[in-house]
This record gives sequence, structure tokens and C-alpha cells, in this order.
Amino acid sequence: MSDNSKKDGSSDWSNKDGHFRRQESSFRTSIEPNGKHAPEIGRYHLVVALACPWAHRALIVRQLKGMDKVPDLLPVHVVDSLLGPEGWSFVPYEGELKGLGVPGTGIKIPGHEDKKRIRELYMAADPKYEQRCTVPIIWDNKLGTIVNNESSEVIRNLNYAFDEFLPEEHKGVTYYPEELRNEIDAMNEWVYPTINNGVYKCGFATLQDAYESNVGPLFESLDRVEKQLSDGRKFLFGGKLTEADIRLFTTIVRFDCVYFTHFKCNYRTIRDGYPHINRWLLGLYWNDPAFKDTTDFDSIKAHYFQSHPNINPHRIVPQGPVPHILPLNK
Ligand SMILES: N[C@@H](CCC(=O)N[C@@H](CS)C(=O)NCC(=O)O)C(=O)O
Repeated sequence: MSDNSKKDGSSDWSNKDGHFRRQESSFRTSIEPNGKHAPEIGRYHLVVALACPWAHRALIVRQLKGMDKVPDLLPVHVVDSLLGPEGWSFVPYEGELKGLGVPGTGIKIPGHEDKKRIRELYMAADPKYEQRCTVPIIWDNKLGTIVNNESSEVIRNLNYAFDEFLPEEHKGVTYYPEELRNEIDAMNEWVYPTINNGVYKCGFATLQDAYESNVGPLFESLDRVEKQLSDGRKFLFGGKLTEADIRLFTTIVRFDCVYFTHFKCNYRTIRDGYPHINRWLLGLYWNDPAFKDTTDFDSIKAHYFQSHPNINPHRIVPQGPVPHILPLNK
């Protein structure tokens, strides 16, 4: 178990120095022709929480690549929005936590319908697993194991993993194109630590210093993104949608609703403080169903505000902002 992990789901994830440190993901293989996990219909499953920005990346790429249109290619299983004492759950929590959360779809993976928690899937994959049991996961139901639980790798793999089964227009489409790889990698280098994970480092800090050392860099990075988008471009690298947009979107779409208040990322909101980021956000959300259909504000808010009692002890879910996201031509 990593030093910032607690099995009770209480989100007291910080180290003694007050800093939150995210654990390294453990399952790091991919779906490859002729590999251990060969592409096949009816074999793989995607397990997600709708609230989770990392899982959200995978849901977006799955839909962008048209996998949602091919029956049994990569069905999605959604957990309850509440992250409770035993981790993510396929069934609503009982007892003290009863009635909270937004129910998921449960689990319908053949042979695993009896499983109540994500933890049981991790245990089936590796009985010695001792880390936190995170989403997203790609589950291989032929080998009974997890292919990968690291979203940055899952989304790269989905670019090509199932191309042979996809409609013509989706074959060969990649969100990590050869010619932009250096720029995408360079951007991920600062966006991940200061924005994607940066909001968590602010929110889960348990000492004033730890919070302060992360909130400044978060807003410096948002300023940098704002500048990058200030020439009116549609996507981060111009006219082409890439994984950099997808990775940033899942954090930004949660920002005004959750991170601004719950994680104390409150120098300014996106809608009022970052006109270019807001324009980019609304463009993705309203113009492409892969972004809108996969964003569930009720689950997002229910999860964050109800799952971290040490941040929000009464678990009250705020009603705003109104609206959760602005209309396209405000
Ligand atoms: N590096 C992982 C991080 C995934 C992650 O931390 N997911 C969180 C939800 S946002 C989780 O499942 N947490 C469960 C827990 O901590 O018990 C990835 O990008 O896939």
C-alpha cells in the first residue's frame, strides 16, 4: 500500500507534509494484435465512475472512436457516484450512507454479476493487490484480469486497439498523431501535475503551506492555457482535436461546479476569468456529443461533495453554479 493510501475511502490521502500524492497505476498492458490481450469482440469491458475525470477521458475516446456503435465491443459499467469506505461500489451503499449518491448502471460483466465493489475485480485480477482500487479499468473477461488502469495509457491504446471492428470513418483516427507527439507530450508534462492533478493537490492538502504551494501553479498554468487559446483557435493545437484537449476538458468541465469551491481553487472561475478557455470548453461540450453525452453534472457533484467528509462533513451538495455550463453563444 502506498504511503498516501487508506483503505477506508475517507480521502485522508495526504502525507505527513500535508501534500497529496497520487499512487502509480499497477496494470500497464495494452490490447494488441497477437499480444496477450488480442483485439476481440465480447471480451473487454470498461469500468468507470461518471464523476471521475480520469475515467471520463476513456469514455470520450470510446465515443469519439465510434466504439459505442459496435455491440459488445467495449461495454461500459458504471459505479455508484459515492466513493465509500470500501471504495467504488456497483451497488448503492447501505447504512449511514444509504440514499446518497447517484446510482450507476451496476456491473453486468458475464460471470461477475455478483460483484459489489471494484475491489473484487482487482482481487480477481491479483489477490495480492494492496493499492487503491481506481477507475478507469479495462477488464479482459477472457483472462479474468485488468489490462490497464492508467487512463493516459488506456486512451492511447483505444486510438488503434479495435480499429479492425470499427466503421470505416473511425479506422486510423488517432488523437495522438505522429506530427504532434512532441508538442502533446510537452503539454502533458505541465498540465498533468499543475492542472489535472493540481486541483487534487489543492483540495486534498491538509496543511496551509501544501495548499498554497499548489494553488499558485494551478492558476499560472490556466493563464498559460488561456494564452495558448487566445488567437481564437478551436483546439489546443489549432484545427485538430488531440488527447491534450481531451485530458484538459475533463478537468475544466468540473472546475466551476466542483474544484472552485470544494477544492478551494478559487482565484477565479473559468466562466468569468478565462474567456478563451471557456470558449474552447463550450465548443467541445456543445458541438461534439462525445463530450456532452459523457459529462454527467449530477454524478460529478454528488460524488465530490458527498465522498469527502473531511472536506465537506455534512455532505451538502451545492445547487450552483446556475447553469452548470453556459450556453454556447453567451
Ligand atoms: N492515474 C490514474 C488515476 C485514477 C484515479 O485516481 N481514479 C480515482 C477516481 S477520480 C479513483 O478511482 N479513486 C478510488 C480510490 O481512491 O479509492 C488514472 O489516470 O487512471
